Amino acid sequence: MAAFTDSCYLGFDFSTQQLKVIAVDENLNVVQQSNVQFDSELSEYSTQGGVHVHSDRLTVTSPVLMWVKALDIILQKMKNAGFDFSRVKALSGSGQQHGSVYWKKGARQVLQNLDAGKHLHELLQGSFAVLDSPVWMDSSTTEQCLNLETTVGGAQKLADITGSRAYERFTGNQIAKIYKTRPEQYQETERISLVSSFASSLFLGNYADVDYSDGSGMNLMDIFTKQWSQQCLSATAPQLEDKLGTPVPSTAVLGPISTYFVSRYGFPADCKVVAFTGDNPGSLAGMRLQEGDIAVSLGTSDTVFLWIKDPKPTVEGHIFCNPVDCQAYMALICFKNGSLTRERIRNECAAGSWEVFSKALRSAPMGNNGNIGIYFDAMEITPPTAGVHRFNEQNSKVAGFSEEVEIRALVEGQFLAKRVHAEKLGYKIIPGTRVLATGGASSNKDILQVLSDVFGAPVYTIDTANSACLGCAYRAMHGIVVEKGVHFAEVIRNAPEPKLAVTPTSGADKVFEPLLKRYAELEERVFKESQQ
Ligand code: ADP
Ligand code: XUL
Repeated sequence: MAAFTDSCYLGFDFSTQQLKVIAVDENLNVVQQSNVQFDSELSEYSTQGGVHVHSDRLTVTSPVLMWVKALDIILQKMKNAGFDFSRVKALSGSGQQHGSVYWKKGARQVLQNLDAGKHLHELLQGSFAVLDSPVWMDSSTTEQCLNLETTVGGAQKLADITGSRAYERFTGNQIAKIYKTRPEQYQETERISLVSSFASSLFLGNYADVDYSDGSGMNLMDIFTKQWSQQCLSATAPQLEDKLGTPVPSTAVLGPISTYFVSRYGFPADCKVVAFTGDNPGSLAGMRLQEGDIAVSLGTSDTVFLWIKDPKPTVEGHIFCNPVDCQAYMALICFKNGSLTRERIRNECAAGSWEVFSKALRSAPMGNNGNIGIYFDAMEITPPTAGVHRFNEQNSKVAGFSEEVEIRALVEGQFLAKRVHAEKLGYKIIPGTRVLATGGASSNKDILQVLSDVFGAPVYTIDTANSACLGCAYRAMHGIVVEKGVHFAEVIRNAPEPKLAVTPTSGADKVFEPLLKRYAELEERVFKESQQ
């Protein structure tokens, strides 16, 4: 048997553009990292940014077998790098939230009898009733959203039950669309998983249950009783409960790893699979978020989240069950136009270089001389409207900005939006408030400086931009001791603390206070105009 200190824990993240993994040892040091980029390493699936945008521009899916194949590849990469799988005591992971996977009748049997001589993607070739999984970027289910809200008695009523009003990307509405548009595939479906519980099913060699935290992103679960809401289920599709399993605590140990991984990669037979969760809940765990802090994740989507004790759901933002403490909750706001929009402006205004982009941020003045931009390339979630809108200091619409002004307008606009909407959910600067930044763009100090200036608080980062992976490796470790009543915070007590990256520039509050007000008004105006 491996010595105690040799043990390690794996955290996976099935995110939009890539599959990532991190291994931490017993002392919480990161000992291995790897990733598989979908577009470049699995080019046979022809995705862009990990997804297929359909001709209606609203439907967005990813090939489920691409995710399966990515797992084959990442484990092989780790093996080639000499990673000793026999050290892994437990693993967990996360997935992009809301996406859904439709297992075909008979798939459970296939999962239970995987031949270790073959790749997973060969074995599971015929196991899905729907090959193109709807993902969080999909906004094609407005009809289903209206139906759900009407059936339960309105948007606020639905939020009171499920933590959110109806959102197009939320899984229940996606399931309702599959039921309506592809009834045969729905009938053929034995089990519906989230991306997270689909991934844990692979490791478990059986259907894994949905965890409370990611289950909160479905518009189907009562976040207070932590059970499916019968009202929501019956408004969504028939025989749905049979296809969903039972929600479990996010800290639950689902069982030992499938013998497939023991034989093929050398995992110990008693390696535990801890419930997988959503990527944002996973990040909350990885960032060691405390009350009073605010986390800002700058990935494919940008998200803002807070730890809360006493949730009061409204029709803006979401309340999810907390992934590390079953008594607590988290509030989350998601912005669809995150990294992909920053990349577009980088390509158009900075010759495709982050360095040039950063230089422009440094040279344009804080507050951008009153110029404000709203860049919703794709239909935004918060607020639900699309289009690019530029305003000068008199709030008059202008057709274009210079390259430098455009770059600053984009980044300031994105952070002004985050602060305006976070304040509606209760964000207040109190002494000691920290902004914790993560995601790909958190490696860019000049972007973080704008974040700090707009939020009026110091910004901290953790060593890796992959806080979801790291958080899930920590959650795997917690899974070993959770039954003894040990709290998550105790398990990660010795983990590296987030590091101070930047502090607000002097005078930033005076510049941004009026801009916050103006941004809120302009965004409201853009939204109202789009409704006419
Ligand atoms: P995901 O949501 O897929 O997990 P990540 O958190 O890994 O995404 O973030 C990926 C994004 O990070 C890329 O799309 C890229 O735009 C962005 N990124 C990477 N490096 C930088 C940088 N130096 N400055 C700004 N953005 C960056
Ligand atoms: C959150 C959301 C996205 C996805 C993909 O509600 O839709 O952040 O989790 O990262």
